[in-house]
Amino acid sequence: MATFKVETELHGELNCWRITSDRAELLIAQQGAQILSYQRVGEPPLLWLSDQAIFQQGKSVRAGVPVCWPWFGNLQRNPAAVQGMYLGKQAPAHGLARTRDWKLLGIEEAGSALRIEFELPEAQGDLPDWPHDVELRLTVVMGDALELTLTSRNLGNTPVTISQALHSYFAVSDVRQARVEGVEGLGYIETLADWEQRQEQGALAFTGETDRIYLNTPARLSIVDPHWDRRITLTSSGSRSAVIWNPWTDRARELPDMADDGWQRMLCIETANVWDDVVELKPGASTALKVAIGCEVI
Ligand code: TA6
Repeated sequence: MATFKVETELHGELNCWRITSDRAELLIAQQGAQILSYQRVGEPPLLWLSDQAIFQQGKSVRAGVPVCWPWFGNLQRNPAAVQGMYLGKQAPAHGLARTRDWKLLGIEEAGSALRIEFELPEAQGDLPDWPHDVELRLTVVMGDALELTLTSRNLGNTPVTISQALHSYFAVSDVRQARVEGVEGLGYIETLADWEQRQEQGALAFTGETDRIYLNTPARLSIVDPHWDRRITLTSSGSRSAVIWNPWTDRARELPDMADDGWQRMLCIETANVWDDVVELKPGASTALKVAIGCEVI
């Protein structure tokens, strides 16, 4: 039976919880219910926390798993039904949830795992310029795998359409040596070439800036990291799309919260509902976007 220690910490302006067991350590912030880091004992970190991360209210931390909701990326690139939900003029990138304070509903042991539950009460009609009534919860289960489930339930009387993502930053020994398996043969949107639709041939190796939306994704994707002798596995449900991102040299230099060479040590695979995979929630309906992050020795 695992035992867990829960401590509260302040990182810059952000309230955080550090949860330690004999197997792993997790750091999670109240803002955005954002996992900031996750490391299993005796292994390199699984999730990446930027050396130059900025812990400021109103700014998403370059780390872990930002929750993108109720839209992903640039709102203008979303289907009209997602755009129509927002009444403001300046739509922040990746939605509203990642920079708001969430409410911790509870931390409880469940067998040999620990279950942490957050809610964003403002999603029930109080988000700026997004006048809809949705119960939004994030459940994190820290067990053999790290499981995240983002559940949205429409409590209102009219349909709500959302795009969303668990924008996970994974730690790798060197992105130039890593590859992503599971994308072979998939169609993808190349956002760096005027959002052209293309088809992936083999596994994805990184040779430059990468920012792609993969479509009709399978339930399992993985990151093979030969230098660290491991395969990080992502097993998802409630998602048929994934975004894969690495800023490479020039974009990394432009990011104030990433070291100039920080791009070498990370890559994002974002379990998502984007593009033609956005979700329409009829009144009373709910959807759960889920990913279980595991790790195997290779
Ligand atoms: O998911 C990929 C992406 O949308 C990229 O285009 C890149 O901008 C990245 O997310 C990070 O966005 P952020 O707003 O957190 O700087």
